[in-house]
Amino acid sequence: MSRSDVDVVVVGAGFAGLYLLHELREHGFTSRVLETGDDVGGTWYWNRYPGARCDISTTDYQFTWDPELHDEWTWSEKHATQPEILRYAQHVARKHDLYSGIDFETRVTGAVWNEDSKKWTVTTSKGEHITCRHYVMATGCLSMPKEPDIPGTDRYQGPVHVTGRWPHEGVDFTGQRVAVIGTGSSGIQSIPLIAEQAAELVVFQRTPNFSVPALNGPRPEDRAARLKQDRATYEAEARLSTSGVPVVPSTTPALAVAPDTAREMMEAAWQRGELLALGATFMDVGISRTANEVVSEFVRSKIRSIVKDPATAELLSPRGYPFGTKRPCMDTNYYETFNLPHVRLVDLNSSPIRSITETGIDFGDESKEFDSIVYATGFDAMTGAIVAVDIQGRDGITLKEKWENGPLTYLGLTSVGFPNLFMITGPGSPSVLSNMMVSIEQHVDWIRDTLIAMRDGGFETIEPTPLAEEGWRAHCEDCASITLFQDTNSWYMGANVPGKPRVLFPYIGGVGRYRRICDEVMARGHLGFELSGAGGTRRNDGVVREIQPDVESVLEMMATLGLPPIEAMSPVEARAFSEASSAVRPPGPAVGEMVDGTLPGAAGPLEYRLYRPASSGPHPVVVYFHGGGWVFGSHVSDDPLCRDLCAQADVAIVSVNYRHAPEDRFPAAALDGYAALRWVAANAASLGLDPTRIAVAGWSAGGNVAAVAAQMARDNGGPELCGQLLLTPVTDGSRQHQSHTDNAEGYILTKSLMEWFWNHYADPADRSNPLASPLLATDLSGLPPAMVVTAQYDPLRDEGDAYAEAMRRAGVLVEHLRAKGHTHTSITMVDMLPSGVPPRRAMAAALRRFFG
Ligand code: N01
Repeated sequence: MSRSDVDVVVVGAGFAGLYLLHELREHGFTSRVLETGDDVGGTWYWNRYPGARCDISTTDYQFTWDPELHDEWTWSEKHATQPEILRYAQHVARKHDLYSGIDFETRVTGAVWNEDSKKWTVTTSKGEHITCRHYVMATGCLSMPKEPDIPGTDRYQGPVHVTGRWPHEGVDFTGQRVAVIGTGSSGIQSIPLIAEQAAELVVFQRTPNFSVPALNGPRPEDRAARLKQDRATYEAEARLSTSGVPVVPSTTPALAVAPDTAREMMEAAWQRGELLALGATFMDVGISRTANEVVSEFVRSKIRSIVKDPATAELLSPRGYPFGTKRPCMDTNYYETFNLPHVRLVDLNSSPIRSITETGIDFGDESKEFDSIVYATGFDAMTGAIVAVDIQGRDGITLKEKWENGPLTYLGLTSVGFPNLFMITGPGSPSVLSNMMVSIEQHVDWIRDTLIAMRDGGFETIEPTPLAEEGWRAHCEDCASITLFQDTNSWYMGANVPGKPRVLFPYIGGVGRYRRICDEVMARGHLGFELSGAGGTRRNDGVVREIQPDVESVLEMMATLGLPPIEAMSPVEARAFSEASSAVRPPGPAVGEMVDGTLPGAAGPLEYRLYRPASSGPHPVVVYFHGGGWVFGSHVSDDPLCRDLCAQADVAIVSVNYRHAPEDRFPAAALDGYAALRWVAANAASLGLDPTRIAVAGWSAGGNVAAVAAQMARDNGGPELCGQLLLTPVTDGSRQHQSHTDNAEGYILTKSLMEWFWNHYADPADRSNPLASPLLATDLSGLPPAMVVTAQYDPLRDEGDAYAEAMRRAGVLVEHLRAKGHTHTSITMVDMLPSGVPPRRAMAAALRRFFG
């Protein structure tokens, strides 16, 4: 083999580079692995500071691809030390003869794509030019120490140590006055050990971190036993878990348990000494500020119980950002260290560093001399090591230029304009939010399988399409936006490096979901990629995930319940089922008052519920019609949604229980809707409401009733309406629209359930009546302003879209919100699905606009 022309160049000989090298060899690809250091190990080669350990348990932080390793390697502790992990990497490299495939002390300085040869040319610090078909960055996420951004760093004459570049021979701090700057994982692990040697230690803290005790010792028995008993199942669970460690997800909201019980649960998690245990105590720690505060305050109480000086304890207590949104740390005696007489904590917020000096540090109103300074100030994470190499893709654009406003990738693995470039655990993949071993193996497997598929298919190049990349960016953002991460200044958000774009760099949708997505891309013939070779080009354009991640989770959860289809039930059974489901949902926000009453319908009294805002009235009023396919539901069945609209829009809602089918078929619901509207208009003043400002609203079949009521009001002399809010409405009984096929199954409201509803409600001959199908009205002009909300994964999507369009064409002022990634029901799931908040906020804003 020519060493200067290979199939694949891999940068980095950490765990990713090692496994990839093994797989490439196994499958007959020639390769070169280029590594800056003089040994394997990557992050565990560089990070040799005192106390450096992995804070994922050794049951989980190890390779799974070589089953023999499990028997021939015994970890000595629960959390392995850096030297032990490095020895493990060396052992694997020796065992599989990987050293022979690695060029050490060889830094890659540049890589240029050549469009003619369809190859990369990689240049090294040794002046070599290597051509390769594929180029893989296995450079790690936390490998590029951040440039010091503290004034005067170059003035100091004494020894300076950076945690991420620690001397191999170690450092002896005995008898020294030592400064440590930074209290992230590296600082928190090293500070207790530096304190054991130093005569005086000053810790400079800018932001206190949440840290949980490692309680190191033997491997956790329960995990070790499960692993031993059934390794395959254990590893499969890890691969499909949220973080790459098999933790059973909590189903308990933090506020659903009494404070004492919550504390007991958190105490048990604390005592596990596992990084992920505390955050996993409750299901909503990552998405709800109030839930998160329960855990945050628990940690603060622990700090207060450990640190004797209350002022120091308070300074060490994180406030102002949620637990977990900065990487939590694991420590051994970190907080205890601040009880030692020779250890001092300096809060940089009240005493900022003015300058590092020749002999020490000027901070606040002090000047202090130090014998050594330790920088534990972190990394240019996720992208630093990738863009440090001058990578020029097609048209001479560098990755650094392309990523100026934030990294753009497809799956965190590839990027448009950079054919045949792969990143292992790149930005846009779970990476640092996961057990890296699981994520590394998954990426290597995916890249290997892709290279094999390309070879088998006669393809030379692979590149994602702009549509796929943009779709992935949007999906990553959808996932991020339902969490609490985006408001915190963390390195996850690029906030630790001045000038870095502010985005959530890792993918936060979870390891399991991510794996399924990558598998799906592969199974669908590399969806979102263009592959080309001598035999031609295959462009398989598309977006792999548009559904909102929380909506998808609900669908997955429901699929596991094995519920019978509603259309297999009788109407009575369906009503009981619907009521039982409603009984277990969150109630929705508080409103000023809820009053139940009856009003005269078209053929007898109808129940209603009036929701009144807490503010003083008289309020405008929305006559609301519930969902339930005209068959089930009631004036209280959409309670959370009605409360939400009432509270957010500051309007009164009168929710009406119109008559239901099949007992009362078409046009009973329509006639009741209009009768209720007239009654509310006539009685608004006596209800303390504003009779001059009335609108209608409804969801699903209720959206149908609302739309029909608006048409009847137009045609029958009033009342005059300020607006109509139609949420995923039924507008056309023909059910011929494409979305009935596209979304026929799998999104709760199915095509066959819709058929069941129509069969109960209206005879086929009646379905073209505009009172059943408002879309079929010959004239839609003169209707009040409308907001129509349709959902992407709803069988009713296209008929809702069509109604919005038809009204607009008829001159009606229409606001049309196409809710991306939502289903027929998801927007109504108040306090359950964070992704429903923006559309509901838009609906409330529309109501406010209706009423001026
Ligand atoms: O870096 P960090 P790290 N002036 O960025 C402070 C992984 N890891 O090396 O928070 C003053 O977390 C900075 O303050 P602030 C793990 O994923 C894993 O400790 O930006 N202070 C912060 O306190 C971890 O999260 C393991 O306000 C400055 C600290 O320096 C990641 O690596 C072990 C400053 C940096 O903390 C990075 O951890 C170690 C300035 N100019 C690391 N600039 C294990 O698995 C920064 N700081 C065990």
